[in-house]
Amino acid sequence: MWYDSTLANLPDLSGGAKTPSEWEQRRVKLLDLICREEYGYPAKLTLAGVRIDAEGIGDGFITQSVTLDIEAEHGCHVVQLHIAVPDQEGSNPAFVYISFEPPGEELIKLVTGSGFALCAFNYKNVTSDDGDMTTGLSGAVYGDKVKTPADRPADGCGKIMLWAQTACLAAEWLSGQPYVDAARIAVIGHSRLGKTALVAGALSGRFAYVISNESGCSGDAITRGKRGERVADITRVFPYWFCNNYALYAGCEDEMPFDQHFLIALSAPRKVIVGAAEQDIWADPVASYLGCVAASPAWKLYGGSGVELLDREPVPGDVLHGGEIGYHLRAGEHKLKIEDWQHYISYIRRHG
Ligand code: GTR
Repeated sequence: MWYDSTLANLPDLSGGAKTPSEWEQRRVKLLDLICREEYGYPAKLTLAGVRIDAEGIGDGFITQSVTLDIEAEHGCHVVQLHIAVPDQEGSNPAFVYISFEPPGEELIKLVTGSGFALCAFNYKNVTSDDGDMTTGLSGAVYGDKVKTPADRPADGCGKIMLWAQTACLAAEWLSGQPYVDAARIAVIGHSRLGKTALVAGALSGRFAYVISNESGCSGDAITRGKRGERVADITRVFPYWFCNNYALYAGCEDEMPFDQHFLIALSAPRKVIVGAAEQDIWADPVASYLGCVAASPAWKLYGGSGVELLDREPVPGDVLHGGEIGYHLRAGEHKLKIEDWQHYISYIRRHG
């Protein structure tokens, strides 16, 4: 097949595991490796309190504004959740949406009108998207001694990890709400926040669906042979997204003891859905598909198949939603569009 040579150069995923229980042991090692070398180890966080601050009524949905008090070693940090729920009795599947901006009316109507709850938080409300480690949740985690990314221990968490851990805490609380079907909670993010969604899926079994929209480099895309952004680019511009160890692989990606299929596979046997865009060469839609292919053996250990296989590179219009890993490639630019949301909603409906 056209992808065989790429797959042949990747670090071995299964490590000889042949059964789900052998994979579970392997999985612990892979999670540890990915934390130590790429995103940093999770911070010690607890949910110290939750308050419902405000409730409202929209066109066919109910809104809630909820505050999470997150306690870390050096302090407490408050994160705001923006929730919209269909205005009807009963529990709904839900999206935890790690977002750049508050969801607009069109998105809220699409999600709630499709019978889903939406729980969004703004990632910058957790911690700033820059090298300042002293404020927000980062400040509460690291205290006074860490001011810049370089001040952290080599495997100390980066900001992707903090955003991901916040998504996990939000899901934990959400799963106890009567309007949420706890067995059908998805996590979704775009680009840097798609990387974050994959890390959240790796950390918490709470997520039945892990949705990575155009996450590319250090997300769903296989690094070896990837076009566009490389480890050297991303660690130069965004060192604070990762732990300091990751930058050691800049320019020598072939020596990494892992690749991004490990991250995707950490969500097995739950569902992973990847979205890609044709013009998004920086992320590399083909490398994202290769990530799905290379992660698929983890699902095979559970009797599944992973992603549907193509005998050619993916092309715009491909929607591969038959397997436990979904993938679509659409025409157009790097963005989380309503069209992408429609794909994710239809995948979840199809797979129940
Ligand atoms: C880019 C970055 C990508 C991607 C993107 C985004 O500048 O190089 O890895 O994460 O930002 O988050 O929009």
